[in-house]
Amino acid sequence: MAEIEIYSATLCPFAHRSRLTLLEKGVPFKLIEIDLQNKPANFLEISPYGKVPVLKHGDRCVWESAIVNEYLNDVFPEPPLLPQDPIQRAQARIWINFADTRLFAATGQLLYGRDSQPRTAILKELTEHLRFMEYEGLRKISARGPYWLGAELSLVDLTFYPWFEQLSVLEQFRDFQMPSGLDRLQQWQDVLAQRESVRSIAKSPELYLEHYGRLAYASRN
Ligand SMILES: N[C@@H](CCC(=O)N[C@@H](CS)C(=O)NCC(=O)O)C(=O)O
Repeated sequence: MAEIEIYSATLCPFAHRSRLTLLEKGVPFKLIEIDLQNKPANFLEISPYGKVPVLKHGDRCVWESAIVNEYLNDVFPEPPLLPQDPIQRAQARIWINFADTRLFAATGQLLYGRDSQPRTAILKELTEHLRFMEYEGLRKISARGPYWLGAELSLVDLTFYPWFEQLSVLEQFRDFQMPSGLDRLQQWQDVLAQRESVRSIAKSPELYLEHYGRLAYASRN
C-alpha cells in the first residue's frame, strides 16, 4: 500500500476531521505537523492553497478536508463512513456542506472577521445554526442517535466534532454562549468525546485558549 501522510497543524479543526477519519479507518499514516506561522518553503508544492489538511497518498495530494475525507472513504471502504442509500448519502453531504458553509464559516467570521458585520449579528447567526442542528438535525434524523445519522458513526460526526472541542475559544474571546436546551447536541458531543479516535488527538480547552491568546485573536475584542 502506498504510504499515507497527513499534513496537519496541532489545533486545526479541519485537519482534525481528516486525522479522525484516518484513525476511524485504522489506516497507518505519518503525521506531519506544519507551523502555519512559519510554513516550510516548499509547502505550496504540497498544498496549493497553503492550508492544512493535505493528504499525500503515494505521490498524489488531496486537500480540502471534506474532499480528503470522501477520498479516504472511497479508497479505504471499511468501515463505511457514508450511508449506501443515495438519499441518505445526499443528506449526509448536505450536513457536511452545512458545517462548512454555515457553522465553520460563521465561526471564521467571528474569529477573524474585520468588522464587516457587527459581532452581535454573527453571534445570533451562530446560535441559529446550532439550534438548526439540534432541531432539524439530531432530533429529526436520529431521535435515538447516538450518532448524527443514527446508529453508525459517519463523516458528518467527524466533520462537526472538532468545532465543539474549541468552544472555549469562542466563549472566552468572543462572548459566545452555547444556547440552552440543546440536549441532543450535548448527548451527541458526549458520545463522540468518548471515542478512541477523538480521545487520542483531543486537546484541552486551556491549550486552545493559550494558543489563540498567543496568536492575538484575543486582541481583536
Ligand atoms: N476549507 C478548508 C479549510 C482549511 C483551513 O482553513 N486550514 C487553516 C488552518 S485551521 C490553514 O491551513 N490556514 C493557513 C493559511 O490560511 O495560511 C478545509 O476544509 O480543509
